[in-house]
Amino acid sequence: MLYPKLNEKRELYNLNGLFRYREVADDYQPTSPAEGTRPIAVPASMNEQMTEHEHREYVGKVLYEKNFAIPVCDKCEYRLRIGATGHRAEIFLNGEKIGDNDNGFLPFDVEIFPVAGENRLTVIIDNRLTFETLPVGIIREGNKQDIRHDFYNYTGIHRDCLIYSLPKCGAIRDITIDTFVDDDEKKLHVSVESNAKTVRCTVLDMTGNIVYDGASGDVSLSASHLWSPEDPYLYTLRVTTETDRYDQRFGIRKVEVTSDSFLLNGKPIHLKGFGMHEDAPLLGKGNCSAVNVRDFELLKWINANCIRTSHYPYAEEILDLADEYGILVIDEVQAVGINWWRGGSFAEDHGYRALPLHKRCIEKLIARDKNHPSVIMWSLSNEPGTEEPECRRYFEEIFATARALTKLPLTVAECTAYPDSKIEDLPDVLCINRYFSWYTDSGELSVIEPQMNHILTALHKDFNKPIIVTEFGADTIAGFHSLPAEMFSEEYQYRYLEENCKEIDRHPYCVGELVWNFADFRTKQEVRRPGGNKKGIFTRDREPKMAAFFLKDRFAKLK
Ligand code: BDP
Repeated sequence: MLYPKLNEKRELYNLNGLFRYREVADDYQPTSPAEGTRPIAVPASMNEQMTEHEHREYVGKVLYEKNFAIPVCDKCEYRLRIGATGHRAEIFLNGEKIGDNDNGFLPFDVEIFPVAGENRLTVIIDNRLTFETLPVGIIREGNKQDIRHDFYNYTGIHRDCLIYSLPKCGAIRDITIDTFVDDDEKKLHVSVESNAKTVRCTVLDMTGNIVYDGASGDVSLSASHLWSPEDPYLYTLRVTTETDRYDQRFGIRKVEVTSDSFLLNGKPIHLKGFGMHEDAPLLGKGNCSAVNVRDFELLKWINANCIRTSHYPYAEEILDLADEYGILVIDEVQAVGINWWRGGSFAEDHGYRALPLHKRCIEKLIARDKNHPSVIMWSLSNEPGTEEPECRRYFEEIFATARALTKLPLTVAECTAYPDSKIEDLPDVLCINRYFSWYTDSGELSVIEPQMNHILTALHKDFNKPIIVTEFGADTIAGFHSLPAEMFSEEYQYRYLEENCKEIDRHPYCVGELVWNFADFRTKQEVRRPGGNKKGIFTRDREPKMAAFFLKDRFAKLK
């Protein structure tokens, strides 16, 4: 799945900016231009733009509409690509349905037949979460959305809305670059999906020198330079056909997992960084380059080397920056809240209803992100309720789906399921989310060492796999201080991290620590969430709290 690009063979039109917006009934059909609309910005969530409660919290279908005109050439195929909508969407051109998007965090890409002159694009987005969607949710009486994940259920066109052209003959439709690193040899295998008569592949190094020129298939480079966080060296593969050209960046790196280490290019690496969210004031989940660049600058400033795309696939622009800045990525699919049966029954509750979509999202995620050297592991779910025996088969199918598509390690972020989890043998790396002295033994920092020691020791003994603590954190109101350290103060967050890290350091098979969360983020309104989740090391507007200086020092020393 290639990201649309502008070059001498391809046109690219950006429809971002203002759309016309309104809430619509379930049976609304866009046969004529919508009336009674108001302006709305794209890419952005509609919720942050609204001032009235009933519109901000609206549950149901909303319409985005925009007219456009483009030069239409008859040798070209035109495609519409929307990076993400929140969530399911139906897309219409000039009143005719041209496709559906079945999920909220992966691109929608379809051929369109624009007419010469004005065209009307209508996107009808449904933000309702059910047992067939991901994340899963339930609609209660009175059209109330009930969710079991801790981030705001934003709605809108969240990523770029683009139209691009491909030549009708000889278009490059997909490129897959597999890299193989042995002791003294570095090879690539390049597959190109195209009906062109000739496909030429040229590999350029970072200074523009040609290091390979020839056919696709097995490729040996005349020189090779590995990609790593310290040296994020990127090559460009230029694919050319009679009628098309596409430049795909890639890096060469090797990922391996043993029973007690995570290896990058043959050397053990300790993953240090954060679980994140796509979330910012005014934008909500709207992709914004300024926010993305600030985030990567902060990740470098704090000496982090890894992020998890908790709890859904992030915009492709973010992964491009990760490749460039040398930040490793645990790439997570949007399977969050798969725990509805806790206290109930898997079969009677959502059971296998999300399984087909869950598999499709894994396939699309891997198809989208397979060429990013920064992606080192796929996370197939966050905190599923895996203590229920019946979900064993569900996760066997999920792991089998992913294994068939990738050589990278696989994981699931687990929360409270151990020792009852039925799936700990399936992942390559055990990822655990733990909140000792926060949600349990609140305010008792002294429990962290023994409790963290217990879980790390027991898990490694039982399963003999490396462990990453993918979440640990404490809500902190920026500017609230207390001595001795009390919950919600900057001192407590600082001390909480110190205690957790002390214990992590004692377990060599604990190969990573991802603090929850990089920045404060918006959630639904609830008693324990004053203005959202405040576990950020940075505030929502990306300024450091006191604990940021502890982590900056620690991450600098950790190799
Ligand atoms: C974890 C969830 C995460 C939450 C976090 C918290 O994975 O999404 O935001 O708890 O409560 O269990 O802060």
